[in-house]
Amino acid sequence: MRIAEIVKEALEQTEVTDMHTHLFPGEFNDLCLTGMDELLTFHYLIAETFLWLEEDYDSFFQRPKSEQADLVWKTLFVDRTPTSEAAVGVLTVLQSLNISFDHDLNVIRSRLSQMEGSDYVQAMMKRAGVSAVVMTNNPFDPQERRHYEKETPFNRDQFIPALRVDPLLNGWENARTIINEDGYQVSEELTEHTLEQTKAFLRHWVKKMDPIYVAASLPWDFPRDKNESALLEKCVLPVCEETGLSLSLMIGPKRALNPDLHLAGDGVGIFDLSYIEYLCKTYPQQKFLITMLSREGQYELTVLAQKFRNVMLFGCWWFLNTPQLITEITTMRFDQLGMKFIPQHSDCRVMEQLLYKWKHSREVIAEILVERYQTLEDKGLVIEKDTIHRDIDLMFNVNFRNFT
Ligand code: REL
Ligand code: ZN
Repeated sequence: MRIAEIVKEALEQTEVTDMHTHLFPGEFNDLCLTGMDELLTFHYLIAETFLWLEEDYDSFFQRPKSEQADLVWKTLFVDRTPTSEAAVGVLTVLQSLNISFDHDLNVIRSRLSQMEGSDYVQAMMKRAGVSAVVMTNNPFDPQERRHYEKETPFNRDQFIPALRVDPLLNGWENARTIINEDGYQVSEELTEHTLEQTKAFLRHWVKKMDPIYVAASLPWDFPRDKNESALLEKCVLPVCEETGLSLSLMIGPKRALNPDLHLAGDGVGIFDLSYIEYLCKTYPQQKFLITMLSREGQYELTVLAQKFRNVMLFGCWWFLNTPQLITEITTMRFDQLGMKFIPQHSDCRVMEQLLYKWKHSREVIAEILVERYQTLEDKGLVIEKDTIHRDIDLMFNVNFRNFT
């Protein structure tokens, strides 16, 4: 077998741990998104549809989801040729499910819904080669909280909780209302008592969720004031330390750049990495999983990760999750870090997206790996099949499991 075939086969056979998604188990009912309408109303496609639509934003969002999906379909797939990564992704999903393209969306809808059954979620994960997904669990979200409060049972080996604390860091006014409602007395001012109570709130949720890590996405201009850094350093980090949890930092979004687009309206800014350097240096015992949204600064971030053992870079996040940028960033990481990084996460919101996000990523990463192994063979190193399997398992499972 040639290297290219072995790599392809190993990538196909290795079930991955998808270490950051927005997926939920079927037991979480409405939160578990599946089907054609959810796929088409993924916020990447909504943003793209609006590039052509003249309809005003509000009237679009007031439409029922199926009508929104009809419009996306007509705009991007019928009246035009779908070329963006997100649009091609929908076609990859259909192809993976052996559903042929049809201009009539209803034909596709019914073919897809015929497949949905009780073990649909498992089937999608199996087909995508994903053994487990890490969720995003927000204790400030009423719908999500309910499942933890009533202890909805689910398979924790397959759906791994992660405690998301963005609302705490980026919106104290709203966060403190919920913390208060949960019975912890916090005031507007971050007094010692308030910080203690906030930590107690976090401990409570760590206990309830049993997360694999704590996560926060830090906007491009974080920290905007002393309160934001105090909440991170005096509440979140101490609780991570006590509980031995790593902190995942997803840095760089410019939230609500165009608020009319709702969830689709976030943009990207350039994060000042000196704050991350400071965190890594000041808290050497704390493990940080880090991904950054801007293309700018990826090189500096990679060098930073080479200097600190407490950092694990992961994924090509959101707008960076395209073949061109995955190639660029992953190649750079191999050059600087060897195999000490987590090449990809999917960020899926809809179950079937696993099929395209992982297929596309595997294809790009295969090319990079084949080139690497070939260079090594040219230098006289014999690359065994087992080595390739070991390396792929390391990057797509072991690096994450060991680090957390
Ligand atoms: O976890 C996040 O903050 C982001 O990944 C999301 O906010 C974003 O909307 C997501 O869909 C990107 O892929
Ligand atoms: Zn995400």
